[in-house]
Amino acid sequence: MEEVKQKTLIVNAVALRAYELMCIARSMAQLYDVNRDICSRYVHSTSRGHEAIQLAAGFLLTANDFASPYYRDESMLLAIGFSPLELMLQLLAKKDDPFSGGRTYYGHPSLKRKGFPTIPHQSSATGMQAIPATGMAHGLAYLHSQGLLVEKESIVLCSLGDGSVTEGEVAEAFQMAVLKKLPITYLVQDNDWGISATGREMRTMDAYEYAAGFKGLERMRVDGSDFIESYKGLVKAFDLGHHTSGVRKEWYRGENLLEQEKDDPIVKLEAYLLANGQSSASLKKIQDRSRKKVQEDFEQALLMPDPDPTDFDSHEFAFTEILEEKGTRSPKSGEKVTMVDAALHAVDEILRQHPEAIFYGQDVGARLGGVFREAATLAQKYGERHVCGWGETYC
Ligand SMILES: Cc1ncc(C[n+]2csc(CCOP(=O)(O)OP(=O)(O)O)c2C)c(N)n1
Ligand SMILES: [Mg+2]
Repeated sequence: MEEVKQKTLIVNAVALRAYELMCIARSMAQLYDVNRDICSRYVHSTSRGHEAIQLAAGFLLTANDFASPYYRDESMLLAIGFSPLELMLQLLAKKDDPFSGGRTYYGHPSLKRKGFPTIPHQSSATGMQAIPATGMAHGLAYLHSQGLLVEKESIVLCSLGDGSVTEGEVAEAFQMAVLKKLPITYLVQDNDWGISATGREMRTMDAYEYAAGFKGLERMRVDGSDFIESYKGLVKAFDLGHHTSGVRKEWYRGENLLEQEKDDPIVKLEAYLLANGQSSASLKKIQDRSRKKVQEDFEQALLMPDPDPTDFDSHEFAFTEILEEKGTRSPKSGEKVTMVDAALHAVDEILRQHPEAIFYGQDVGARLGGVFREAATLAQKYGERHVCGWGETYC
């Protein structure tokens, strides 16, 4: 009994935090609209309608995890721990934008910050995050298999819209995730729209039905406008992902969320909180506090400096100490070999000297060793776990 009470308290505390962030996200959307002269200079989308599922996902991501959020995931970023100010610095392309110093498009997060999940840079082409995100999961699985990673609990979250799931890239990613049994969760936020095309115009089936075609992909549907439902569902999904490598999840959210007010995530969460001991006055306080915070952060963001034009190329290339070719191109004792053999010998040397290395790529396989025999004998020598790719062999 005590345990149930304890659990309810935790859920309520999380729900209250979610309510506050929902109010913040809504205030941000309203403020951007009122200030559209300034804000619409930079293309942006808000997370209106998607707040519940995004907040649930953001709360559950840990510093050990990896995430590929897409442009709509503003509420997920709030839940991860970004302030409205930081997100506004990105919207306004300011110098202190935490993702890229004001150099990239809004809603393209990238992050390497202590205590936060790792976020690689995102592409502007929708759905393109699916392959790199799946690659991260592949990397994690490989490092674990080699005993090179101590944190056992990492997962990758790849967030997508329903329109983007119709793209070929996403099919490739799903295929590799099931083939290699990777620790990844695909969160598909289905609002039944692309930009101007409806679900009916884009596809014959939704993402949940589509996912059934990928053998071994574990699917789950949840009403993404209901915070409690979303949170419980994601706890289950993340838990599976953390503890059994080889479980993938497909996420799906309810349809046409904003068509009826009853499906507005804020209205739903409000009803839940009122039924669970909160008063209208306390919720009103949260709303007012959120609105004030967002307004103050916006005023502050407007005053912040723009990026310095003189350092626009500072981060184009990583620094390298190797600026000149060294060594002898034709050593006296050297034997002349074809280019493909030279490459094969180089990879052989790397795999011999670095047991943790992997030779990976399209059509790299054990049986034939590639179309030019560029991987010949390597899988036999070092094992298929170290020499593998897609299209031929399982590792
Ligand atoms: C490859 C590609 N095609 C088209 C676009 C233009 N575009 C940007 S967002 C978008 C809609 C995507 O819809 P969905 O994946 O359902 O995401 P939603 O915004 O509905 O959450 C499109 C077509 C793009 N960015 N990249
Ligand atoms: Mg959509």
